[in-house]
Amino acid sequence: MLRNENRADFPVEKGILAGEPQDEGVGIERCSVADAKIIYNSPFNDLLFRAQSVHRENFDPNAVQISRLLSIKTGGCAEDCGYCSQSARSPTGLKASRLIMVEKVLAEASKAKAEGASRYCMGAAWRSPKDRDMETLVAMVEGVKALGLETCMTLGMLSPEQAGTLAGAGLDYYNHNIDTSEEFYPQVITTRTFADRLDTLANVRDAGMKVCAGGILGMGETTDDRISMLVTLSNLPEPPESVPINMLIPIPGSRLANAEPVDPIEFVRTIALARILMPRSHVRLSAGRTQMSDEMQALCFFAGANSIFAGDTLLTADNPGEDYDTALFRRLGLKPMDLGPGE
Ligand code: SAM
Ligand code: DTB
Ligand code: SF4
Repeated sequence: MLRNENRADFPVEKGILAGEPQDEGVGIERCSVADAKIIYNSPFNDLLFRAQSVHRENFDPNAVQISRLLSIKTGGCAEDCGYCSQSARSPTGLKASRLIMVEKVLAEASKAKAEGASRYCMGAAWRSPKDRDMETLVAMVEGVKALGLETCMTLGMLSPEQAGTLAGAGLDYYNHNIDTSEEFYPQVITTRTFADRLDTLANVRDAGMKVCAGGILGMGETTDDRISMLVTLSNLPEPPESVPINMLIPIPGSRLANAEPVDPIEFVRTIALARILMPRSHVRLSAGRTQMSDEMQALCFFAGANSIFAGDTLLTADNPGEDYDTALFRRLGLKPMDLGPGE
């Protein structure tokens, strides 16, 4: 259920909340849940003006980073994530397959590069990688990097040693989502804990990789859960460089197949809060774009989203595809982001 009856009138001037920096623009880098709620509940125009101001202070407002995704190991996963098509515990009808060959990954990555992607993200339906798979994963990272793409992987939980091995191979980013608030988490996943997720994020950071961490809206969580999730992310020892905000793609047969869809205005508010709390992070408008109107996506970009997944498919679910995104970018005057050295 959406709970937003008590919106506060919120002046947009910077520095009005406890602990807000007075001299560093209108973004906030450490924030309490109470302060984040005040920002989230401010009048929509004030919230979006503030988010767009933060965005402009830190990024080219018309540039969007383009990532591509490939499922390198699909289905048959031991975890019970209630939203996922790939859990062996849900009758979603997805056929499981083994880890694919390095050559196949490199062929797909070359195509993605030719179509304008700057980052290539490889995902596996695992609780965590097996040590016997590490050699293949290392070869994938090295091969994709050699094509001149940034590399990202999402393979489940990582030990410090596994994180070190992937970092040593040159993996730029590791994606590991906290998915929702600590309070709501046990209603979504029972086979691992919120603390397990934070441990892996710490292992990734300690190994020297960049962190990609975000979550999903539309699983039946409250507005407070969404705000709490963003405060957790922004208050990590270092905020994630990349923050994917997914809208639940309802998967028939999964436990959350019939969750109530998220209100689009609430979705945009969440993007805006992510931008304000994590001023220098790439906020990715991630899964669920096929169910969003062009106008909703435009509002998300205005609120500070500046990254997307391109291509027809995410891991197993549909994505709008190249032609749709080219047309949308043209209508909105958006351009793919050029990555400078070290970005
Ligand atoms: N198995 C690894 C893990 O869970 O970390 C990596 C792959 S997993 C599919 C990556 C992320 O995709 C999840 O954490 C979740 O946030 C997102 N995701 C999965 N299924 C989704 C769905 N149906 N709708 C929206 N987001 C989804
Ligand atoms: C993320 O936050 N979203 C991507 C990526 N990280 C790995 C995955 C979305 C998956 C959508 C459902 C599917 O394709 O099965
Ligand atoms: Fe497995 Fe990841 Fe899907 Fe959870 S989200 S069931 S860990 S593939």
